[in-house]
Amino acid sequence: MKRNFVILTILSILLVVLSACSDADDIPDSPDGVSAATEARYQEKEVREYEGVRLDPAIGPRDNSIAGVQEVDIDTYELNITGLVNEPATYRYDEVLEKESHQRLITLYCVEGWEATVLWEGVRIMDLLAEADVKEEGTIAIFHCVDGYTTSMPLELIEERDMLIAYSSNGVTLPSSMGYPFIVVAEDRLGYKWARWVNEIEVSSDSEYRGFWETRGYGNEAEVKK
Ligand SMILES: Nc1nc2c(c(=O)[nH]1)N[C@H]1C(S)=C(S)[C@@H](COP(=O)(O)O)O[C@H]1N2
Ligand SMILES: [Mo]
Repeated sequence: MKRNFVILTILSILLVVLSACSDADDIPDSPDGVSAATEARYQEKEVREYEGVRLDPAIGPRDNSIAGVQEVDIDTYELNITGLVNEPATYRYDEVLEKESHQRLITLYCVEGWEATVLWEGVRIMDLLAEADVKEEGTIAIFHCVDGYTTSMPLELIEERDMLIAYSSNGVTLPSSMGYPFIVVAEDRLGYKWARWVNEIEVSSDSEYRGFWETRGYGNEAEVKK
């Protein structure tokens, strides 16, 4: 009797684990290698190929955000440039979109094992910071987000990679789940550096600063090892 109970318990645990792992993957794959689950994530009008490279859907396989997907009201939204700058600035959404735009084909790698190659469009972070006139002591940028999430990167790296904050993915407006209105396109850095729903870029000299996941055991450098 007791043995049966143990076997039953183990079986039910196995079942729960198995169903959690399979997720949407039990839908059969299409012949071109795109699973039906992936197929379902493409939005209408989303570009699916760029210079011969197949683009992944801009909406990821699942949401792991610390407080769920944020719905930002664009009429009250502001992007603030703060901290060690001589000219702190506040931009409305449209004011950011008016700036010189750039396109990048860049892959996001999440520590959870999935990746997404997406065509991003946005403005250079350094352009925004240059306008705010960064003080000499400023060495890092801390990205603050609507959901309370933060992460940081050295200004040197942002400049070297010419990083963008993007407002468009695969030719369509960035979806809420991807950070509308803005996501940091942190090329060659792990997913947790890709701050979404960014509403403040703070210039700081605190090179020891650690953001949300960085204070919970994830490396501050977050370099993608390919
Ligand atoms: N504001 C905010 N940005 C965020 C996060 C978050 O929780 N809040 N999560 C980060 C992580 S860990 C990853 S992998 C990417 C993509 O998140 P997703 O896996 O939930 O799609 O967004 C990053 N940016
Ligand atoms: Mo992540």
